[in-house]
Amino acid sequence: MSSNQVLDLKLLKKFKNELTRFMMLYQFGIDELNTKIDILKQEFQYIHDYSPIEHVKSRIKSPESILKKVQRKNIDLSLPSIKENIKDIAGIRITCSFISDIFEISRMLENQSDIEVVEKKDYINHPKPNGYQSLHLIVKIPVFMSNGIENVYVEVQIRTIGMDFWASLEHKIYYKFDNEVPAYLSKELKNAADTVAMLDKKMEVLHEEIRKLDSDDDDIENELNLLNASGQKLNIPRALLESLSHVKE
Ligand code: 0O2
Repeated sequence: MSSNQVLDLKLLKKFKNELTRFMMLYQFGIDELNTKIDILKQEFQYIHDYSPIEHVKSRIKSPESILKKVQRKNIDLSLPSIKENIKDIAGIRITCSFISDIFEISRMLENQSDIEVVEKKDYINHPKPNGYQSLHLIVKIPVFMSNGIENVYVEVQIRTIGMDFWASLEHKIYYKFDNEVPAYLSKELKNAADTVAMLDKKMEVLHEEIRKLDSDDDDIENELNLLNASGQKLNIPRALLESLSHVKE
């Protein structure tokens, strides 16, 4: 091997290390946000007695997809430029039960002082022409590294189970037809999206009705004696509750 080739390999290894560190930052961004989402999920569960979050999935864009996007968007091929211009390298998808949960979770994330929402796209109140519905946030989150703080962008998509079901099927069809989906299928997909929107609205109304029934005095009386902390059920002495409520008054 010539000395030039050795030098090239050393240089490539240096770039590979830089790229690995760059990609790790996004994984750390996802890890931090996942912890926040998990805390919100548990807190919500105790307050409202149901889980608003059905699933959370995350992914890092592959270097190959990043490169394609760099070329498509005509972005400078350097890590600082990619960091600033491609804001969906880290992605988290939250699937909720009801539409109101989507906005509640979004509001709770927006209110956290170390999260900056830099972009918000509401494809629920304003669906895409093909019927796509989802709430997209691009958030900036600080990652604490050994040599300082790095802010990374994470794309958060929040949608209902129905919207998610639709989007994954539409995505498959889109790929299968290599972006040239036949008109009759696009029309059927749009109809399916309208059905999903209608079902989500009906489920929301039913959910509201059930919530009203749940707030019956008898239920409240029964629930007063138990406290649920991190999956552990603890008894609360009635006297303690009564004293605390007097202190508050
Ligand atoms: P992947 O593999 O899911 O990451 P930009 O991200 O800036 O290039 P745009 O259109 O401004 O483009 O972003 P937008 O509208 O916020 O959409 C970004 C992501 O939302 C997409 O990422 C998809 O995941 C999802 N999405 C948007 N529109 C549709 C749609 O019509 N159908 C489906 N199934 N998903 C959609 P990527 O990068 O395309 O893919």
